[in-house]
Amino acid sequence: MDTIGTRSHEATTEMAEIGPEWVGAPDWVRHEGLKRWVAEIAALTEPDAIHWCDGSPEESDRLCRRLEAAGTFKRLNPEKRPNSWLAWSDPDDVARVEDRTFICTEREEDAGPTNNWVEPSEMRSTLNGLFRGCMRGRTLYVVPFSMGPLGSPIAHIGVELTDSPYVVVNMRLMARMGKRVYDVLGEDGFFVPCVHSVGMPLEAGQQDVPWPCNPVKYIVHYPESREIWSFGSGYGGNALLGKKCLALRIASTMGRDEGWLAEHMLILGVTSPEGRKMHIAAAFPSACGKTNFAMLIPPQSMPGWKVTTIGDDIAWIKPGADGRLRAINPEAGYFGVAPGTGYATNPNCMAALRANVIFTNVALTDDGDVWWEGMGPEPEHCLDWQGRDWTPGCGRKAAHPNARFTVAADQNPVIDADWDNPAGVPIDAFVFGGRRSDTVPLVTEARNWDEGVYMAATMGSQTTAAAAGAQGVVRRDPFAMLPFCGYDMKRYFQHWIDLGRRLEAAQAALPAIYCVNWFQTDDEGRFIWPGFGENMRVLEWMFRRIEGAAQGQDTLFGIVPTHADLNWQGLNFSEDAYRRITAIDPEAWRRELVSHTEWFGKLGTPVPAALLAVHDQLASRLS
Ligand code: TSX
Ligand code: MN
Repeated sequence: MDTIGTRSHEATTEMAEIGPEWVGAPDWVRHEGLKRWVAEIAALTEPDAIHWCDGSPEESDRLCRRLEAAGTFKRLNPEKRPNSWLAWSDPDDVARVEDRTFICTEREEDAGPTNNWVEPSEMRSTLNGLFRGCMRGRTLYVVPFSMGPLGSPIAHIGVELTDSPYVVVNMRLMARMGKRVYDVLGEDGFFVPCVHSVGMPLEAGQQDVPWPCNPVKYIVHYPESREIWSFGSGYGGNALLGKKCLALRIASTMGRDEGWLAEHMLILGVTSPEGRKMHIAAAFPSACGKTNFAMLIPPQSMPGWKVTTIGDDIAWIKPGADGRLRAINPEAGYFGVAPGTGYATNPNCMAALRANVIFTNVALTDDGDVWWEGMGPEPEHCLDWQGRDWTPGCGRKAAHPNARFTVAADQNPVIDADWDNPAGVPIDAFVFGGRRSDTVPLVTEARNWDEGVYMAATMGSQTTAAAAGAQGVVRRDPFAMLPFCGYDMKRYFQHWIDLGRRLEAAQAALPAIYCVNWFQTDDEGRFIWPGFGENMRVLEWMFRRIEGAAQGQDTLFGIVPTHADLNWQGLNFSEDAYRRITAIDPEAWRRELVSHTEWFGKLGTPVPAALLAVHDQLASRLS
């Protein structure tokens, strides 16, 4: 292999003395601090070899073939799915592990009551024990990546050290990864150090397994020193450390300290028939169809309207020189949930998945292609995500419910022309959604910034049959950030309030804020609103509101469009049904406000006064 710096285990103690030269960095790496750090981690983890990733297609091809030889990857039929691979993970390593995710700040209150906290020095000693020798028999890969367009003033650099080639080839699709990152980093640029191990050393001659991992898992963040350490898992957000760990948990803390936002939001462009364009950033909890919304296809009865994707999961948003908020997608790919993504619900995404894809935990069809629930017609037979025979009606799912695809963003047929623009795009509106069978109207415009922040702070989804626990209970997920905020949630609310104040003081045009709910049901439990492409009608109303060209009705909760305020061209939707999904039921809202108070109580010390003030206004309107 083309590895530099191969050595035997016995060299371990010597290495720390030899120092950064030992790691054999190629001449395009000129950052001495980075080389020292790699040497330090290699001394701790004792890999057999170090590989400095250049991010080239040849490197990726080589690693994919090696993963195939190791049994991690199956090559899919090149006629059906060119240059694509399928991985089946260990059945105990299929999702993010929130109960093993830690925010290690010096003071417990800085992590807040919704994060797991361990004192940093205690955690460091635990991790030192786990990482000591954990890469024996494996290669340590040095993975440099930029979150955001290279050199963008909004972007940041990370370097992940990992012993998983699966992580390397995924990171290459999910971030701008490789040699050119070192040009931005230079000799002393700042980067977020990320250390990852699957936690399964291969002791002398030990045979590897297709999906190495460890039952002991730790996903650890030190927000104060901007470090990430991940042990024991090779899956998704546990292992691809640029995504949830860096771009949300660490970046949210950087944003708090530096006056910007790292958000769990898609970003889309909306172009009107007149050719005017706006940009919307939207946050939804899981299972609300975020990727579908980011790739929405307007109905044919709305000619001239166009939706384009800047990002499908994360937005970094900074005030520009003119005071307007500008957003980038820090990622370069989509790591999407496969089940539920299909030709009927998201043809743009299916087009993106035609080639060059890594699939994880979907089913393998008899002709060497992939299948999952909701993709399209069922095959008569396939192998499920654990390699077992599957037939329709066998009583099991063919794909794991959290099965994923990894694909480069530029394969999306409706990618926005500005998706890679280092200056980002100006944000005209924020949208916050949730999955609620009643109470929350189809769409509501906040009357001011604080009211919008209140909507986001109290948003949530009703638990469905799929989720554990009682059914129909509202699970609050403020800003869809509960598992992803690297600091205390109340402080995060205050950060949003403060940003609004700052932009107002600068007389900047504040983005409008909307709350949406596509998921109200009738007495038989059927969805009332058709959703999907028809959501374009709601987007059109927002667009016209921002232009100052549309009306709405002032309600308890905010401004809601009347039936006459929406475009109904080409859609048969009764005025009665519309009234039902936009009505404010005072009794339901009395209960809702009580539930908000209970929720705020769970966050410990008082939430920002500005939010309590909004609550009091809503309560007094009710009585
Ligand atoms: O993604 C969804 N969106 C946003 C699309 C732009 N989904 C799927 C959510 C699960 C991931 C939706 N489901 C949406 C929606 O707007 N709405 C619904 C509810 C719904 C489901 C099925 C139908 C209609 C609404 N089917 C028919 O009307 C035939
Ligand atoms: Mn997400």
